[in-house]
Amino acid sequence: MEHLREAAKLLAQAQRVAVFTGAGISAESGVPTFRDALTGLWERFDAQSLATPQAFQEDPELVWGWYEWRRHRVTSVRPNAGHDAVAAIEAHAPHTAVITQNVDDLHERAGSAQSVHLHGSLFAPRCTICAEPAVLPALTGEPDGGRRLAPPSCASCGGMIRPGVVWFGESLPEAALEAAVRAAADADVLLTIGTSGLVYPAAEIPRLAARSGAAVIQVNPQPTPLDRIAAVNLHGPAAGTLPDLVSLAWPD
Ligand code: BJW
Ligand code: ZN
Repeated sequence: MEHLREAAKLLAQAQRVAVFTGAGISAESGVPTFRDALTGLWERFDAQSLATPQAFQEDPELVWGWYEWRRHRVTSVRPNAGHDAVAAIEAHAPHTAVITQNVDDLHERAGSAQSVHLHGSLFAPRCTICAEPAVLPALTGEPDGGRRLAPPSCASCGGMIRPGVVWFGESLPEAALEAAVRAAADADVLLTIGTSGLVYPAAEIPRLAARSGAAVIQVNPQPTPLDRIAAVNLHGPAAGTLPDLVSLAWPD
């Protein structure tokens, strides 16, 4: 409780807030985190080896099927109290930037319309040849155990469509990375939520904020390498912790 009060005070006094999120914020909505074991068709693979250009090149049907299954899964769940609390922070602290590593759209659906996606999106596939965006079929019903699926062809050039995410070894979208760096450098408080802090350059964002003088508040049930730089560590799940943080920072 003492830590929560301290974090709430920092947040309420901040002029500029940066919120930096990872897979953990969507876990309580029912979206598995990146480092959770894969299930169904993909149980003998690990996410780190599927999220690569090499995996897509070697077996496009396996990888495209995985992303379509994940898009279906995300479409069938709802934002949780953690996403809602982030939108509430934006409403209370007008200079708030939401920076996410997540490829889901749960921040947007909770009302954080301007969130910066460092690792792309499940909803923005594009052509591997001409980079033209592709339109995907609407998904209906519940996602099943998953299946191999041939990637669609580009309507403009016939090239193979790929997921609009950032794989290992690829560059992050320049504008998103620049916006994240700027928000981190300018922030008085950076709130890092549900990320293992292991994947670079994204993991540099909270570290940059700390170096630039921001107080880093971390929400995560597990220890992470960011514990060291955090002014306050809130060891708990996002959906359980963030609403309390918001009501303490801005009591009605
Ligand atoms: C809860 C919770 C609850 C659970 N509430 N919390 C410098 C040093 C070393 C290596 C590199 C380096 N610079 C670059 C690299 C290489 C590489 C890298 O970082 N590798 C590391 C593994 C070491 N980076 C790259 O390749 C990047 N590109 C790049 O740098 O290009 C130039 C370059 C290339 C090659 C060499 C050098 C330079 C690109 C990285 C792209 C990452 N993309 C992915 C996949 C996206 C698509 C997809 O989803 O399939 O993005 S990887 C994956 O990790 C995904 C995530 O956004 C990202 C971060 O994961 P996140 O969000 O932290 O999730 P988890 O699962 O790790 O953690 C969940 C956390 O939640 C845990 O802490 C739980 O405790 C917590 N939690 N329940 C709150 N209820
Ligand atoms: Zn094309």
